[in-house]
Amino acid sequence: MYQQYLDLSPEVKAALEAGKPVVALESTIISHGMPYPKNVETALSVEKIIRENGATPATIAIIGGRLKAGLTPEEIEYFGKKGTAITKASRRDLAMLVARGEDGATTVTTTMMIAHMAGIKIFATGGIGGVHRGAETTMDISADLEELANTPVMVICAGAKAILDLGLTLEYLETHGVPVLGYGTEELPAFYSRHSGLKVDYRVDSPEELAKAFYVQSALGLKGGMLVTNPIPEEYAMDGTAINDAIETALKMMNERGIHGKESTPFLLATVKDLTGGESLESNIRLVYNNAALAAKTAAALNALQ
Ligand code: PSU
Ligand code: MN
Repeated sequence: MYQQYLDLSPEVKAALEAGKPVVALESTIISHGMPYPKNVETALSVEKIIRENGATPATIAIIGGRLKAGLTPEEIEYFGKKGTAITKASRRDLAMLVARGEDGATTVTTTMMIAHMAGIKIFATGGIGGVHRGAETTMDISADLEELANTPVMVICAGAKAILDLGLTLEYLETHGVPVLGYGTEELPAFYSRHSGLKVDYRVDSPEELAKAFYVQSALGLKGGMLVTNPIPEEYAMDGTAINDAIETALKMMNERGIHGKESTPFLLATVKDLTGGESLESNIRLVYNNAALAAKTAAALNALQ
């Protein structure tokens, strides 16, 4: 049924039919996560890195009410240029955008959903949404966590930004049975920084081991996804104190301005970037490249098992 709303690009379709590795990528990171034109440059470089590592990239978005897996460079440019004017699409937005024939930038949630519809199992991004600080009063918990609980896609990220309550995010994932794996580490990485002081569930040291874990989870009939946290390369990691000061300031500004709901995450990301003078943007780009390479290798290893 859903196939009538789904468009695979010719390249993605051919790769899937031939049993070749494919890696999904999200579009909210382009429209809402980074400024133009760096966002477009990054999105195109990420696709290139995936190709260099032997897989086919499938950037996911909603265009004119069509669910797209695989964008043209022109479509990526369109999302990058329109930026936050494009609707940030979470699970609750999907049916309305398709029914109305509108555009939507897909978050981790909707990228997982559309990847699963397309038959793509591995997805690379920067950071996931999670339990926000102060969630005990705001109830702001990203739909990304619920999607990880329900949709069988492996999400490879650099952890979550400390704009979130990382401890509560881990608790939520544990309750919902989502394995949190650390790539080459036992410590949960915190996006810009390699350290959070919190532990992942399991340390995993190779793409083959990641692929095996995901394969077994599917074979056991377990319904959810898996979260892989891949620390930012040492040379691009930021000083924890500088970042945390910026985060504290950004959170205060958000509360003073009464920003909430779906605007919270984009506001915090943009403000932290401004406060750290663009250094955080460079780190952000580098960690996405690192995740893309690991995702491509993992997708290849997973295909070898099937
Ligand atoms: N965190 C980042 N960069 C991002 C996002 C989160 O470091 O670009 C985006 C992703 O698309 C993620 C979404 O799925 O924000 C989460 O938004 P919310 O907190 O409103 O669920
Ligand atoms: Mn939210």
